[in-house]
Amino acid sequence: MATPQFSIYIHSGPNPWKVIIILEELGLSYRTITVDTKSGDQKKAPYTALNPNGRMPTLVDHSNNDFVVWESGAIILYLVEKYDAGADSKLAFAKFESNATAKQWLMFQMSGQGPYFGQAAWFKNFHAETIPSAIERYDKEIDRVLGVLNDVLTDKEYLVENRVSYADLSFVTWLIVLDWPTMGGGAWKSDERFSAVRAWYERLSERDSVKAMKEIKAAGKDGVFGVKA
Ligand SMILES: N[C@@H](CCC(=O)N[C@@H](CS)C(=O)NCC(=O)O)C(=O)O
Repeated sequence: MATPQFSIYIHSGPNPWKVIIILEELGLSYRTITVDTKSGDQKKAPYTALNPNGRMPTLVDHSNNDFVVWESGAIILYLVEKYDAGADSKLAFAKFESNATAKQWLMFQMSGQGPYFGQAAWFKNFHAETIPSAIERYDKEIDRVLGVLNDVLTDKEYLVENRVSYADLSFVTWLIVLDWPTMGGGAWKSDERFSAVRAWYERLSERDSVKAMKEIKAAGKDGVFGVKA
């Protein structure tokens, strides 16, 4: 079998799976490598030589001298700027300003959606004590982030130039986290305040890339994907 172009170090949390969606969209070949967090392998060598932050995902590009990049947003930008550039870009844009707006939304995902949804998940599922004020704070932030998206999506189908981009796709895996019973069991989808977000999420969920990501995650084992026969 041909060697995949990338290795991606993953974990069951939502951030690595954002990158899998982008790899699938671009038809790139990759090997998944699950890092054993129960043994704490993400916090020690050899993994920390790749990613000193000790978290996942980390991408290694074997076709570019094993270039390493970590932080899911930076990985997404690396992939689209290096392998999806130019006038016929699938997930980015020819126009400079459109790319600036796409980056703005990716930064909002990385600094707004990811951390706030993540802290809500932490305080509801993993924190040693129950701290209602912390839970309330992050629940309100989830509603606020959904509200920002809803306002913008009320009169259009996608965030930038009204066609799908990496900016839209970067939000999907953290929206899936809201399906967890402790995270509301998907109740946001029947909340009228967020109806435009729901329609957008359903549109994105219909994409082959998102379906493939869910299948690979559900299979629960590492593999090589996207290698052409
Ligand atoms: N901002 C980082 C966050 C990475 C992150 O928190 N990853 C989680 C999985 S979703 C992780 O590695 N958790 C294990 C740990 O923190 O030890 C990114 O988007 O890549």
